Amino acid sequence: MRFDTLAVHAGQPPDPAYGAVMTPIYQTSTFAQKRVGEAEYDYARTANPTRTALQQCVAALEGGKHGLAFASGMAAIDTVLRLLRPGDHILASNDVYGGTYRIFKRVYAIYGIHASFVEMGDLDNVRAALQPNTRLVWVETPTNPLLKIADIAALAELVRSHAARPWLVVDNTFASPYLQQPLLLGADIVVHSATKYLGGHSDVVNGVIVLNDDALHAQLKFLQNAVGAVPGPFDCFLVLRGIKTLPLRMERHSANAQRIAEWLAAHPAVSRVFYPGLPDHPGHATARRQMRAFGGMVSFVVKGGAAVARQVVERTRLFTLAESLGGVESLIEVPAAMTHASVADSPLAVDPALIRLSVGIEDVDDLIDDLAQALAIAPTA
Ligand code: P1T
Repeated sequence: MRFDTLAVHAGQPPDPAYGAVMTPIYQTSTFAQKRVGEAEYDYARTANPTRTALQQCVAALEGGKHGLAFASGMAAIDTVLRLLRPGDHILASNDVYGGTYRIFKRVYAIYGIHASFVEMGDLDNVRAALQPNTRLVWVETPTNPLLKIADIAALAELVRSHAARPWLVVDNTFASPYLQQPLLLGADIVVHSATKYLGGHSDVVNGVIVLNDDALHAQLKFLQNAVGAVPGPFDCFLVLRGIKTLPLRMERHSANAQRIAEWLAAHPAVSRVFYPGLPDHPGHATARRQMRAFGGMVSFVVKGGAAVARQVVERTRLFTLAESLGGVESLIEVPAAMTHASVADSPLAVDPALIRLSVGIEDVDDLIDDLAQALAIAPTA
């Protein structure tokens, strides 16, 4: 089946009990066993039918074999990191979500698992930065918040030919599987903050891992149950419901963001715009090859610095000043002070004059009007 059909149906046949068309919310912690140990489901941390539906659905959308759902994107990321041992090395994109940087540096470093950061758009750089003990190559593309692009197929080839044979992990949160399917390009593991585009309505926190390898899946499934950062059935239901419209939403997010990026690029108060759909973006050609469209995230730098950026984000009326992204409603934020506060004073520190937009599915002319009035106070030189 094709993507748009999978988004509506994958993992969700009518419920076997009563034929419910929408997957029921199995709000139960435990399941009756016919005889000792004889039951399809036994305990809801281990498995729950609503969660199974979500896991199968996202796996199908990513063109992968196995899906595992978690209580948040960070819980999904944490579970992948638990595959590592003291002494292992992570090579990560030099622009990542602040929480990803924080879990590397402030949670796993204590256990002797160290991360270094590299420009993933430059393959020679990546090759030179790989170490004999590199277990994970951790890639965001597009990255959060600078929308840098990495060539997934080229990175997959690189890790496969390297003696250490690290796993290539792609955080596909910004693209969503509608725009980009990293496993089909050779990645080993995909992670998502399903809080974002998969859920799509800013009403749930959730995370997903997708992969093909059976043995690795068994390890991650063991960790999912052993550690227990699982999502509740209602949260899984909300993500499933959101996913049904993922293709429609991503088309609109992308079209709106393209218009806004072009408008910002011509605005006299804006010094730089980061959007892979702009022809002068350094990753534009790669993005065009590996993505169906360029997504709903746009970042830009205002002339006048941090104080002006803060004023602008507090002046919008339609764009809500908030962290997170990927919902139907437009959001605006200053990463340096908000989502990326944890990279302050590090080599990954973000320009305090950078503003990040999560462009929603509203009428784009209303969004542009709102940005225009907010930017009216910004200096043009
Ligand atoms: O928030 P959570 O569902 O735990 O997901 C963490 C996460 C993982 N990966 C990426 C690329 C992310 O952007 C996030 C969360 N990001 C935000 C909350 C944000 O506003 O950028």
